[in-house]
Amino acid sequence: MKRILIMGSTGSIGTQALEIIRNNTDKFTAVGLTCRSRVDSLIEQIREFSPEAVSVGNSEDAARVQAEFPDLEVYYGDEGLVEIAGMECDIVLNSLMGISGLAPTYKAISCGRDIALANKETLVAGGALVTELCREKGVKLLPVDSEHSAIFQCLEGNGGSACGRAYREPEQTLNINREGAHFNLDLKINLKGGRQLYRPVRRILLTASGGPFRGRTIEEMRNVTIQQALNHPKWSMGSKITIDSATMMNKGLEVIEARWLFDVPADRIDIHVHPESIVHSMVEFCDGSVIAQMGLPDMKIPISLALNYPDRLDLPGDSLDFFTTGSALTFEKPDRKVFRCIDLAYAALEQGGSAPVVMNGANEELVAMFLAGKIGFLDIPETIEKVMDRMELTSPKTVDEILEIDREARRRAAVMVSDR
Ligand code: MN3
Repeated sequence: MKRILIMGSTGSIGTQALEIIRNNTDKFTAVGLTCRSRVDSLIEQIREFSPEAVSVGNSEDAARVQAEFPDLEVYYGDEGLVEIAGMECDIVLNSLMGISGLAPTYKAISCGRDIALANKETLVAGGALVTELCREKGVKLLPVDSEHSAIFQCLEGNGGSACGRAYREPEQTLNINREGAHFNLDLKINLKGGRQLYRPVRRILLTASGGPFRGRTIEEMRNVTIQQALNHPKWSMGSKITIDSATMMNKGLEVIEARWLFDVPADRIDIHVHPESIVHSMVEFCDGSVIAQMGLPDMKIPISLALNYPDRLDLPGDSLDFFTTGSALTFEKPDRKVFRCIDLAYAALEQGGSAPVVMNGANEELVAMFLAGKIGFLDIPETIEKVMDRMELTSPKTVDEILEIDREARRRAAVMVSDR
């Protein structure tokens, strides 16, 4: 029985994870749940799943939940998320929204919990810190993002490890027979340049649906409405990630996410726009062989794989029919001039240090302002670029330093759009 803490249990990923748990009560139990504002949904979930602990957005909601469930451990606020992240469990599903996922993930990893990661901002802002701690604690970081789950599946048995890393450390084991005795010598070979390691992977082909504005010109996007931007052609998701898909910042964030999950340099990650969303990503190996992971667009596949790793789960649903769907699988290059966010993300990755933190913080602030009707759609990429240009590049070493840079980037983005 796997004990699962679901952070963000009332969101799109969280509710689908609970559906999987509901249908597999012999395998999983939800021991912790968290929400930010949908307390009514959370209360229903508590009634059904009887968790040991929950965390909510604020103290009033916490009091309300505690009154109804006197034996339940109830936390609240940002501190509550970090506290509940340390609870006794086997795996933490992080489906929180934005940078709020970073500190709880860091806490869960430091407690040795495996992570099913649906919160890409954690790796965008804290990739170096988080992956280093995973290695130190021997924690598995299992991707829930559909593309990264696809890459992970392509890599399994092909040089990838449980952590999904595509590149191996330069290790060689030599068996030396000396005077009848066997000695195992682990030789660590540090090659010139430090990173010339064994590389089974030539390229990662990261697929993208292209979002609702694929094929448009910049001018055609200037006056798009919130409703148009929220109308994603293939995936039903939360509003922040749906706007990120419309600007294609989502794909930029995913390039950075892939860089950290699989330890692959950015110049080996190629975005392929694939509007049918059947191929969820591919890996090209050093011998030219390409392995793709395919399936109907259904987030329950990556969620269940992460929760039930290393085994697959029996999921009811339609099979992919290649006689109808397979005849129209198309791929095109993304229009980087129109979707500026892609280049901004590659630039942030190249600059390193605080650059991805700044980009991510400015983006979160601007997406929230767009959703509130305060700015136009193209203000998002245009302002992110300005904030990135004007903020000094630093090298944050702790979660607190990252969160401080995030706050400053948000503040500058908000000031910049109100000063126009
Ligand atoms: Mn994705």
